[in-house]
Amino acid sequence: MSAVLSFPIQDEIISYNPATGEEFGRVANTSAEDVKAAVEKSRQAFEKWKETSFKQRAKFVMKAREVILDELDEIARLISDESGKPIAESLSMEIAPVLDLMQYFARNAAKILKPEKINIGLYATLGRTSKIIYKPLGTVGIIPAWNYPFSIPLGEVVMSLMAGNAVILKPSELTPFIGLKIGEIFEKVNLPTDVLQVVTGDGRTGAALVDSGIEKIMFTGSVATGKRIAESAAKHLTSVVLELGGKDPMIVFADANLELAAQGAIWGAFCNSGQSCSSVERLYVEEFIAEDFTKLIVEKTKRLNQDSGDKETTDVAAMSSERQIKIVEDHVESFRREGAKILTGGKRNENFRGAFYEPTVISNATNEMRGMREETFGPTLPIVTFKTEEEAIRLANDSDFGLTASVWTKDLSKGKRVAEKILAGTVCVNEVLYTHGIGQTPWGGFKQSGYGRTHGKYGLLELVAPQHIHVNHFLLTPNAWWMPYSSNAVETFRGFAKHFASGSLRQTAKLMPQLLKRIKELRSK
Ligand code: TXE
Repeated sequence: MSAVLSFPIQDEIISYNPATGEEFGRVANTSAEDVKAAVEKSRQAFEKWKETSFKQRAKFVMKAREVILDELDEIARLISDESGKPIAESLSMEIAPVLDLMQYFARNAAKILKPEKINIGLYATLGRTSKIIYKPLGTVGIIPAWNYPFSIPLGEVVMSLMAGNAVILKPSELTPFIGLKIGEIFEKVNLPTDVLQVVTGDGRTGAALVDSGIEKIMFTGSVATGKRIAESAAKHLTSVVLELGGKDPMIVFADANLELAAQGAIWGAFCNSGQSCSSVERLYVEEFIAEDFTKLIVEKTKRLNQDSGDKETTDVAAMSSERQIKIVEDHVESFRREGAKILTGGKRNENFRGAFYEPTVISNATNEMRGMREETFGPTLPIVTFKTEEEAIRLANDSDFGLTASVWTKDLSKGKRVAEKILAGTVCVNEVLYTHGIGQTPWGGFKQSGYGRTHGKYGLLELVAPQHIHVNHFLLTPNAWWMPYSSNAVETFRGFAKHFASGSLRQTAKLMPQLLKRIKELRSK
C-alpha cells in the first residue's frame, strides 16, 4: 500500500452518478483517529521526501503523466461519470490542463525555487551576505471541491510534491473515486510510501485534517466552509490558501466582436453546467447593443445540446448533485419574483432522470437582485445593461467576490484600462474563464473569493518556507551597535539614522570617523 490509504470502514459515503441518480460506489468515511494516523505516517514520509532532489521528484511526476496518457479515455470517462460533466470537458478542462501543469512544474520548480542572493545594500559594505533558500513545509492537506475533481487536486498535489512536501488529499464526498484515482496514479509510479495519501470522507474528515496541526491547507469550496477552516487552522497557526468561488462579471462594450463575445459568454456561463468558480455569473452589456447581443445569446443557447456527459456531442450535461440544482432553482425563482425575465431555460430538464438544469438566459436583471449577489454555481446567465465605462466598472466591482472578470472590446487600450480598475485576481481582455488552465499564472481572488494563490510562481511559493541565510564574512571587529552603550555609541547611532539609513554610500562616508571611534571604543572594552 503506497499512495492509496485504505482504512477500515467506520462509516461509508455513497457516491452517485449525477446523470442517472444511480449509486456509483461506496468509500470509507475516514474517522478523525485514522486521519491522525495518516498524519503521523505523512510526517515520517516527509523526512525522506524532503531530501530528494528536484530531478528525482520530477521523474515521478513525469511518469505519472505517462500513466494518465495511457489511461486517457478511461480517466475522462471516470470524471464524466462521477461528476456529471461532458466527456469533452473532462478532456479539455481537466486532463489536458493538468498534464501541462505537470510538465511545467516538473521542469521548472527547481528554477523557481533556486536559492536567491539578496541585495542587502550598504550592509554588504560591512562584509555581510544574504541569501534565501526555500524549504518544504511538511505535510500539505488538500481539500478540494467536486467541480474540477481531477485537475484542481492533482495540480496541487504535483506542486506540493515538487516543493518537497508530503501530501494528504481529502477529495470531495461527491467525487471520492476521482480522488482515489489520483492516489492510484502515483501508486503506479511507485511514489515512496505515504508521501501521498488519499483519505476519503465528508466534511468531518476534512475538519479532522485541518485540526491535525499539519503545515498547510489548500482549500477549494464555499465561503462558509473556507471561513470555518481558517478559524480552525488558526488554532495551530496552520497557514491556509482559500479558493472560494466568485460571481464573475463579463463586460461587453459596443465595439466588441459581438459574435465572439456571445460565444465566449455562453462557454463562460454554461461549461461544466456553470459550476466553475470563474463562471460568468453577471453579464454587463452596453445599452445600445444590448437587444441585438441578447438575441444572439438566446439563439446560441437554444442550440446547445444537453445530454448525458458520456456522449461526445454533449455541450451541457448534468449538474453535480441535487443539492446544487436546488440552489439554481432557488436563484432563478428569485430572479422571476424580483422582476427579471427568463428568456430561455429556467427549469430542470425533465427529459432526464438525473440532475439536469437547462441553460438559462435572464434579462432585465439588476445588481440588487439576490441571484446577482450570491454565487449560483449553475447554468444561468443574467444580463444587465450599462451606459458608460465608469458605470460598467462600478457595476462589476459591486460584489462581495473578486475572483476573475473579463472585458470585451476591440479597443485594447480601453480593455486594459478597464481591466486594471476591476477588483479581481484575474482579469481577461477578450478572453474568459480559462486561465486556471495556464499553470504558469497565479490563481486566486480578492475579497470573499479568498486569499493566497495556487498555480504559477506565487502558488509554488505558498508551498515552501523561505529561509534567510545571513553570513558575516568580516570577523575582525564587534558590531558598532553591540553593547556596551555609551555617549559615543549614541552619537554613532545618530549617524546611522542620518547617514547610513539614507542608503547612499556618499552620505555613509560621512559617518566613517565616528564609526572608527566607536569600534576603537568597543575593542578596548
Ligand atoms: O462546498 P463545501 P459544497 C461553492 C458553490 C457551492 C457551494 C457549496 O457556491 O454551491 O460552494 O458547495 C470539505 N472542514 N463552491 O457544499 O462544503 C468538503 O468535504 C474541512 C465554490 O460542496 O465548501 C469538500 O471536500 N473540510 C467552489 C470541500 O470541503 C470541510 C467549488 C468543499 O465543500 C468542512 C465548490 C470542514 N468543516 C463549491 N466542511 C469554488 N471555489 O470553485 C466541508 N469540507
